[in-house]
Amino acid sequence: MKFLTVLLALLYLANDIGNAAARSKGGKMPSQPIKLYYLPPSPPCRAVMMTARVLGLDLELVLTNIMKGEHLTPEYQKMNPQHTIPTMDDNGFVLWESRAIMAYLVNAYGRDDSLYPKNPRQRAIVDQRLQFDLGTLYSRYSALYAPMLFKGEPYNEELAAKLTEALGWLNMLLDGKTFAAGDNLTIADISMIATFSNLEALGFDFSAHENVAKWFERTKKTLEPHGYEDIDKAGAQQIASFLKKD
Ligand SMILES: N[C@@H](CCC(=O)N[C@@H](CS)C(=O)NCC(=O)O)C(=O)O
Repeated sequence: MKFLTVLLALLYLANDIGNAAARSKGGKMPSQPIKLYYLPPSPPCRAVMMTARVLGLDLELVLTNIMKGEHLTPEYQKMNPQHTIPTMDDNGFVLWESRAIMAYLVNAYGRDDSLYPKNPRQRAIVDQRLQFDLGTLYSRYSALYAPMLFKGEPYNEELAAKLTEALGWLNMLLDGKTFAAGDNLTIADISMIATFSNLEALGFDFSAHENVAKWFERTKKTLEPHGYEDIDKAGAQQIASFLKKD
């Protein structure tokens, strides 16, 4: 009986070691925690934080209050002369621009390439969406809302029309697609959802763009286990509260 108990214990231990090996297989981990200079409401910071959650990476979050000028210190500008958040420091490797950080994290630490495919054509589609987000969608969102949020300026119909035009293009891109670049979630979805969470919190109605509205709900659900509520939605609500104060 005693022999059987010892044998079962040994078998259990061997199985557990096997599981541990399977867990670490392919899942590269940084040698020390990756630092992320951030502020909770910042949309690009939220996108990077959700990407890290999807990858199962723990970040060492360094609160950098740009409202108090904490990004304008000589130390910060030595690290990132452009003094933007998010800025990442992975054991001395410093990078800024959220989309570049997200791509780096997947390339360096992803178990597989599903969030940022290695296949040239698939990657090109993700890159196109990311650049559309950076250069058109988020840029038009900012053109409309940054003056309202930070300068108390009124709603500008012309800028709103430009944003609506970009939403129309995205609606077409999403036709017949589950996610922004095809059948599965990629960093393009994670980057864009931060913009849409802001639009929702700010009360910008995009329900007429049916594909966009459906994609938004689907992407929210997909990111729910990876911080959608506590990172993205909470941050967007904080942004919207700036508007209500003015
Ligand atoms: N395209 C950049 C935008 C970064 C950015 O402008 N971040 C804002 C906060 S949301 C910032 O750092 N503002 C302060 C500054 O530019 O000095 C990215 O995606 O990382």
